[in-house]
Amino acid sequence: MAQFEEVSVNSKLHPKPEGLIMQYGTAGFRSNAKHLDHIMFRMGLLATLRSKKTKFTIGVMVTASHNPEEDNGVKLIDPMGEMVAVEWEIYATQLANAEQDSLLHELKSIIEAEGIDLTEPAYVFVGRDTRPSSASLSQAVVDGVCSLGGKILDYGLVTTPQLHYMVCCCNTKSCYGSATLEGYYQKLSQAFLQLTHNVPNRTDDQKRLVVDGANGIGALKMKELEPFIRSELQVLLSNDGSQGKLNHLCGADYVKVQQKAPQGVTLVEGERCCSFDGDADRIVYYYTDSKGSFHLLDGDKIATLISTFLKELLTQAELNLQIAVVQTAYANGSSTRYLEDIMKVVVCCTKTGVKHLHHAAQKYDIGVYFEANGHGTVLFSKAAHKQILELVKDPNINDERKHAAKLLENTVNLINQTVGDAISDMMLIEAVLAIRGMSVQDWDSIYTDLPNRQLKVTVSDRRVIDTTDAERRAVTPGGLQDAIDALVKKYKSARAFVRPSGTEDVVRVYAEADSQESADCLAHEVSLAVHHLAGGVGEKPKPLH
Ligand code: 16G
Ligand code: ZN
Repeated sequence: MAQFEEVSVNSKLHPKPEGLIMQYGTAGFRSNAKHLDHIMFRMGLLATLRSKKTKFTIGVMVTASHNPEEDNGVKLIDPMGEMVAVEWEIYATQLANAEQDSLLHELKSIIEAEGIDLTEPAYVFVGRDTRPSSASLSQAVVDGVCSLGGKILDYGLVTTPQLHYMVCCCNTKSCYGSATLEGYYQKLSQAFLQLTHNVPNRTDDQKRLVVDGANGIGALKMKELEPFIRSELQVLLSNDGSQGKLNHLCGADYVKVQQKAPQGVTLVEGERCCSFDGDADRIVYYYTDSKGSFHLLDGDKIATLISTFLKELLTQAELNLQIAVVQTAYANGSSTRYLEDIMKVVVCCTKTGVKHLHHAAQKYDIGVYFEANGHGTVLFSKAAHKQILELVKDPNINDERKHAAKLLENTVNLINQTVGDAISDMMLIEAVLAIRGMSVQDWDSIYTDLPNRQLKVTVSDRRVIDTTDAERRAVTPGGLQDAIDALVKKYKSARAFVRPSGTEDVVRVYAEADSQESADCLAHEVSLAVHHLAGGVGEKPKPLH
């Protein structure tokens, strides 16, 4: 067929370095940008097949999120804006690793296995972040799509969640919104303004927010959004990309890991600040108190704020909808305890990685999911959304119920339900703080985080560690879990787990306890156990103190 001919010719312009093996990991392919040209071309091919198979538009985002500027990566987006189905992650890996002369064979085997009709049309949306390598890499995706006769809409510079949003809008025939940047800003900002503009007594201080754009795409997009929301929020943008390097000493990952303010942000006592990551799908907040201590409000605090707000609205609206919070093993024990014991909210724990949380959240009327690292959103089931809309229109209800229903309706419109979205999350958090008249300190004091520590251990093969119970217990190697259990027993309010990273060649260790010293000691002792029992490489982990 002529199409295969074209693939064959064009693939030679995007040759695979011989012997290079890569894996479609938790967040797609990621590595140094110079190894990715052939991967991009091939993901263009795969997205085209996925579109022909599903008869929907598929998205391809070129980004490496919080990784250094020299890296890049690519992720596929399924029709409703969710991460690509797991079975197709396997195809992605097969296609990426096929040597040049077996590419067509690999492609044909996917077509056959999926029963794809090549005469079907295909549509692919492409987006990219601000990395210097992203423009040429996204062109390689375009080449792949065109080689198989697919049609492209290249959105150019967009955040990851914006591209997810566009894909969902397109495939719902604009029910979710219009698939343009203008449409995105309009929908979100209108919801934000409706939530905030009637809130009494908001001072200028409360309307002000410092935003660290990580010198990336989030900064660019904040500048575009700003005129839409200016009347209710004054954004002070730093790390806007005009000088600094992407993710370097700034951004959500830096702030979360280092537990300190990013370069370029001078903390003023009590002033709210937030940081986006390099593709604006994560957000964390922070401030400094009167003693100059740094306080981080991570994904767990965000989930608590939002779920508490929603639960109150459901009570006021007298709507009987089940709300659940989905977390991972990294969620601070204090947050889980607060949600379960005080808020009486269902809490469920999944494996790390957005797709697992997203999937679990879909099981509830309202599923709030956040990873501690700041990635998260809220999902409303179709039935829940319908009930909310009906209540808003119901002429027979009192003002309090109507008001609560209206707030719920605007919340649904404000949150990007396709994936965690720093811009959308930021506006929802700002709206909730305004409506509830809370300062950032009030929010922070909902519960106190247990001190915790994360470490990494290098082992010869991290796959020797197999976990269960949402990664909270190690099944292999033998004896490791028993060793962890014995160590945890030595400390108060302690918890620890280990898991192989999905993005780096290391084993991650997490520990929490009633004091920082105990958390540090426990993390170190668990690291030693991993090093000893799971094939540690190099020197033994050293104590932190
Ligand atoms: C990826 C995941 C993120 C997860 C992180 C864990 C997506 C889109 N991103 O960045 O959710 O927290 O990996 O990394 O799923 P790790 O496996 O190296 O700890
Ligand atoms: Zn990201």
